[in-house]
Amino acid sequence: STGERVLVLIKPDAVQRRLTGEILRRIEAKGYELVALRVLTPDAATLAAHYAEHVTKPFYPGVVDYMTSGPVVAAVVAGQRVVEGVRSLMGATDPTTAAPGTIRGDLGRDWGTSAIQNLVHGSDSAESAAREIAIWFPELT
Ligand code: YYY
Ligand code: MG
Repeated sequence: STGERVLVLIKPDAVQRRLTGEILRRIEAKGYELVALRVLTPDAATLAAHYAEHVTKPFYPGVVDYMTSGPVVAAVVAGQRVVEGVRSLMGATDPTTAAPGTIRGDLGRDWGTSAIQNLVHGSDSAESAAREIAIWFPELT
């Protein structure tokens, strides 16, 4: 693979709604390369490492309930400027107002849950990506 890497999580709501293929399709159709893929139900320790910047925030307990509610699909995706590119494909955090054309904007909505169920995670910088890939795919580092 060439270029930088990003950690993508297809969250439990997306897996349960059978949107895994649709989300991976958009990433592949954009031209990025899938370099690792895994299905697993995260445990609390993995999530606390992944969401280290959020563990003390009031919404975090809801995030744990949401993210441990079922399997996620974890992926490493590669390509030039892939961090920016995947963030652009995902759209804004709040799916109600995420732009149409984005994954969150096209496929997500507010379900009235305490945590925002927004279908997908993508690392927000190259540094975050390296840290997150080490958590979800230790064998790659
Ligand atoms: O990077 P991104 O996922 O778009 O948002 P972050 O600000 O990093 O928050 C991570 C995650 O936490 C978000 O995807 C949903 C959840 N969350 C929430 O449930 N409620 C908030 N007020 C903020 C974030
Ligand atoms: Mg984030």
